[in-house]
Amino acid sequence: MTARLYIRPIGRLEPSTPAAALEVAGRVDLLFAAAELIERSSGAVRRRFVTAGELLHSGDEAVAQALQRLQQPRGPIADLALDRPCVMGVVNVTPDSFSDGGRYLAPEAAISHGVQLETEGADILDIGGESTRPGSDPIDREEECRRVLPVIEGLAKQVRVPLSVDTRNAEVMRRAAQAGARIINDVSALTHDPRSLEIAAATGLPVVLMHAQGDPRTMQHNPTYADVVLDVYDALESRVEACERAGIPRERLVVDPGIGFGKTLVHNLALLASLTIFHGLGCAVLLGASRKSFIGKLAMGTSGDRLPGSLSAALLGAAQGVQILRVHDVAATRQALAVWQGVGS
Ligand code: 9MG
Repeated sequence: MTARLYIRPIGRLEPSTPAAALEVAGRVDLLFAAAELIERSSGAVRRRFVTAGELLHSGDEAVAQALQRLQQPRGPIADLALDRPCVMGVVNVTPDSFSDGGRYLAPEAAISHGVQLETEGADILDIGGESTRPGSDPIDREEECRRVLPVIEGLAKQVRVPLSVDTRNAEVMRRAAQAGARIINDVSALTHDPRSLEIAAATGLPVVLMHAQGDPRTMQHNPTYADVVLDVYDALESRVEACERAGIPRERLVVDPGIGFGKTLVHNLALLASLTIFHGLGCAVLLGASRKSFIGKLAMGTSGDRLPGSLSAALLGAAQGVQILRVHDVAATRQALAVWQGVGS
């Protein structure tokens, strides 16, 4: 069996540092001084640290190919340039989502929430009608359509930013695309519904492929990995390849490690610390950490709505080149990013 190769950029440099630097995803503001070079073969993992210069001039064909994917610029998604972190605002149209369940179940309330998030600076609005929090049961497709379609139709008329539909169901994807959705966000990476690959390809829309181990009802029972970062990477790569075979090109895909979906606290932290590795898949990267339970577990004894922890996670993502941050608190995230970007530029 041939060894699999992974490159995890580390040691972020300031822009225009006069040293050999690893540029990630075509971003001149995203330079790294070194990388962890990881090889995995039949369960054995070999890790070594190399400087950017050593990596760029290694003379190894496999390394050169991996670097090509890591470094090439990402094209726009739904006309959105990915040369800075974009903010995807969450519009839940569910009675039971973990953080704002029931508040926006009426279409008018969800639409005005979406309009408000655009005013606060959202670049994308993500509309979902099925709760995917741990322990939740799937809902009927017609009910899901009843929840999300009027909201997508209403928002498509009222906002300029692209809408994404958060669904695992092919029929919902198809009808949402007709109603005006311009991105598909599937927490099952197009595996839940046997028709998803075909329908998503037929819509021609970009797709967010999120990693989950198991389904929402049971995923937190005993999540297990040999190496969480490499296993999630491999699983996403195999979904990217399945999409390519089905006619969805890599340029139209966004990958997401799926924080909290079939992961323990230790798994979530390992992923958050290693986000740069996912640029090696040659796609834009999305991070959804907003208000998730790992924040409450880390900050036990603190009170509040997990906003400070969510902002901290968003900045961790931005510093690792994540192109899309999925958040509930758009205005606060925008402010945090403005400070971060102000210092970095
Ligand atoms: C719908 N949804 C809830 N959490 C999510 C996450 O982390 N990523 C994506 N893509 N979607 C999510």
